[in-house]
Order: sequence, then structure tokens, then C-alpha cells
Amino acid sequence: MTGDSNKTADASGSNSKSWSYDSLFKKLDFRNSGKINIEDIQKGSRNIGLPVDESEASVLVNLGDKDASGDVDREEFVQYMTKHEQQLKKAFDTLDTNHDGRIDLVEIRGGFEASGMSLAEGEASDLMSRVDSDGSNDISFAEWRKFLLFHPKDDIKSILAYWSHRPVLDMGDDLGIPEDFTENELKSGLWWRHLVAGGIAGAVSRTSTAPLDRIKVFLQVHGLKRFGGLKGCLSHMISEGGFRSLWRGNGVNILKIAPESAFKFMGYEQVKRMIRSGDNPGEVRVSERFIAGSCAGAFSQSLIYPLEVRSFYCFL
Ligand SMILES: [Ca+2]
Ligand SMILES: [Ca+2]
Ligand SMILES: [Ca+2]
Repeated sequence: MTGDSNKTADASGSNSKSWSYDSLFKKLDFRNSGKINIEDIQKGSRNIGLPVDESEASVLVNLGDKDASGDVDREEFVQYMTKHEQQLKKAFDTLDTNHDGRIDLVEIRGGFEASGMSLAEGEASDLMSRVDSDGSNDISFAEWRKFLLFHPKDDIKSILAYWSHRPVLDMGDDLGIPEDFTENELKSGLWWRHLVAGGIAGAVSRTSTAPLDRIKVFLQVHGLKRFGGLKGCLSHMISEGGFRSLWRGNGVNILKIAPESAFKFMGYEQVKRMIRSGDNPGEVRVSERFIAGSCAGAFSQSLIYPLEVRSFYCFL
């Protein structure tokens, strides 16, 4: 890993970004070991005032660590960040609808609307001020990149959700805020069709990722070393219970999808009604969605917990 290819590219000026990722790596690698792990990223990023939390750091290590050595060396880091930056540029260009290289308030509002997340009055300026570090009232790509530098997801919807602190609905996992239904949808019964469709989508996606889930739980309990890697773990599971055992526990998992989303939806609608701002009853603020979503998640998780524990033991 000499990095000569990068140096040549940098010297010619055609790849100046690698330089900055190079120096960024040096800052994160404060132990000077030539490689960084989750802890280094967390500490190092705090040192430079762009704190990264543990889950973001672990995604970076997982995605960046091409040779599966358990840490990210300089070359892997530069490669990962360069690719990440390309994705961020794509998202930036999507929002910059008039292609002047800057994102303004109108474009922020338009972008959120296009992703089905309308913003309440004043929210766009709030979001702008979070990213617009030079106060120019628009967002340059440099500002955008700095804001999302360590944010692991780079599709536009996840970025907007992260930006507005708004969790996205993720059928594959437990958290997420139920969809907002309008009064009309509630009256016409469209909402339950949404729930059924969501349940089916959840069942299909759970079934297709069930083996991975099972490996995850297995490794969490037994550790990676015992089986000498992922492959070893997989062959152990197959030799122990046959190929079908990879889907062990999936039935319970699917069973809990329907009650879980129903409880979550009920809880969400209730809490939302309780806290919805009096002056503008039709509009739900980001903070209100967040509180209602968290309460609904806690509510449905407590009710569904016995099934959750059952499926965990089925996995083993
Ligand atoms: Ca590595
Ligand atoms: Ca623009
Ligand atoms: Ca700016």
C-alpha cells in the first residue's frame, strides 16, 4: 500500500480531493498506526470538530475495509471517501434543480416535497442554517460535503431524513415512524391497505434477509473468532441444522410484523393528536413527528417484546 498512484494523480492536480482525504486520514489516525478503527474515527473526528457517532463510524469501517482486516488503512479510506463524495455530489445535483451550483431555500423546499416530506413554515431556513456555514443563505457543495462527510447513507431520502432529524420508514428493522395519513385517507380506509401492503413488504424483505439476521445474532452471541470467520459460521449453521435452518425463527419474525405495525400506527396517531400544535391542527411539525414516532415505537416494542425474545432464541 504505497499510495503512489494517488500521489501521481495529486501532483498533476487532477485529483486534489485525495489530498484532503489524505490529510483527513492523518488527523483521524492520531495514533499514527497507518490504519483507523471505530474508536479512532470517533476520537479523531471529535478532535477536528466533526464528531461521528459509533454507528456511523462502524458503517464507515464496514464499508471501507475492503480487505476485511478489521480496520481501514489510508488507501481504503481515500477510496471510500472519494466514492462517498461522488454520491453526495449526485444528491447535491438532484436538489440543485436550476444547476447554479448552490442549493437555495426554494430548492430545499422542493427537494423535501419531491421526497414526500413537506416542510412546515420556517423549517427550510432552519435546515439551511444547519449547513450554510458561511451565512451566504445558500449551500455550496463544499458546505454540503462537510455536513455529510461522515454520514454513511448517501441516497437522497436518507440524507433529507438525517438533515431534518426525521427517521425514515425502514421495513427491514424495528425503528421508523409510521406514515402520516390525511383525514381523507383515514376516512376512506386507505390507511389499512397501506398497513397490509407494508406488512407484506415487510414479510418478503424479512424472509429474504433472514439468513443474514440469523448469522448476525449467532455472531453477537458466539463471537467471530470461534468459527474462524463468516464462512466458518455459515458452514457450522448448515452442518448443525441443514440449509433450511438458516430461516429458523423467521416465522415468529413475520408473525410479529402485523401486530407491530398496527400497534405502532395506533400509538403514533394517538400521541400525534395529543401533542399536535393548537394553532395549526393540520400541520405536524418535525419535532412532533419525532416525539410521536418515538412514543409509538416504545409502545409497540413493549407490546411486541415477548415475541422479539422468542424469535431471538429461535435464531440460536
Ligand atoms: Ca483494511
Ligand atoms: Ca440552485
Ligand atoms: Ca453558503
